[in-house]
Amino acid sequence: MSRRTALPLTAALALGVGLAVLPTQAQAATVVVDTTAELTSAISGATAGTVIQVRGGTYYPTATLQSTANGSSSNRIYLQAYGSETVKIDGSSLPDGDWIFKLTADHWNVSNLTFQNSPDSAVVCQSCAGTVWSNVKTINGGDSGFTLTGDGTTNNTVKNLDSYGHYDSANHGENADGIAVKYGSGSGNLITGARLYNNSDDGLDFWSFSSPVTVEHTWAFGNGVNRWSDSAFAGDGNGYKLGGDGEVVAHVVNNSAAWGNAGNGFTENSNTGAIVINRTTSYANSKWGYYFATGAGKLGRNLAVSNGGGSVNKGSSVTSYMNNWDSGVATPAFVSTNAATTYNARQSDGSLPVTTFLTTGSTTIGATMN
Ligand SMILES: [Ca+2]
Ligand SMILES: [Ca+2]
Repeated sequence: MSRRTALPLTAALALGVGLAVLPTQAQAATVVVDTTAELTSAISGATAGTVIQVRGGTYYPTATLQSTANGSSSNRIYLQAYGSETVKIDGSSLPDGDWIFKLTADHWNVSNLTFQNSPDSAVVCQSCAGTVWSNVKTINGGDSGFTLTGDGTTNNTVKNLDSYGHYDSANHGENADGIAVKYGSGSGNLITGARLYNNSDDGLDFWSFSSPVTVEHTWAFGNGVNRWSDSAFAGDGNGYKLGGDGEVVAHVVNNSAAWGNAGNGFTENSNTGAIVINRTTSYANSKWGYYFATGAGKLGRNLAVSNGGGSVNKGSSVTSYMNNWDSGVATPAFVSTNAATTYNARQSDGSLPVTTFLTTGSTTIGATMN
């Protein structure tokens, strides 16, 4: 009888619980793990209704943690830290090219876990539906931190993700994004409250994803800066790369900010769809604040300041209204241009840290930075 059973057999018998009602699944509903072997087994053995609680500590899996087991909307599968304990799942012992965690499954909730030092991507959710990721960190991996990919990627929520320090050395930083929603399709996906920073390639990348994704309350900063002394560095460094590979798709970005990226703050990246960019701020990026040269973007109430290439590069099909580059629209002053507080710990509910950086007090233009 494994320690993962809800009640030890002796206890169950002592309580008068009959054998006939003991769980017949491979493991009980709630599983508390405190070794890498237990964690690996709990994930691979999860079924609808399983709750995996991971005790505080650092875990070093030697093979990708993975599952293809679906929960359901009423009987979800949970993978989470135990209480308020700090859990790090570290990829340092994985073979080259392996990911830390791969889910090909529906209706999982994953929360309060850090995935760090992956040799390749840290977390990949492939053709997932109805998953919820809360207060997850992906840090210092060898490719993108968090990835949604594949057809049938529907109704997933990524809330309060921190993803930073990713760098793919073999490709000189060309591929490692903070969050990638790439090579797939499916509606209803939401990214909210993310901090995506200091990655070698882009903060956020929607390359070759053919359905609209919504982004809100997200910060992308410091991406594409060569922090690795790579003499052939090839990171692109866009804050928000909102397309590519010929897909025409109307992604939506609300109340988000990009600053200090080596490329553009926000770019259509050749997506000619009606991308909506509303009440965002783009500050001190090396190229354009907003690059929408070929498509039909709808840019409203955005604030661009001190971007190297200029505020906006917009083609004739772009709708532009009430942005600070539009005629008659004033540029409100920033309360602060010191970004130090944006690195602070998140608030107790997991939301972005309180900052005055890039705030203006305006109720009509720019991101509110929260
Ligand atoms: Ca790239
Ligand atoms: Ca990229």
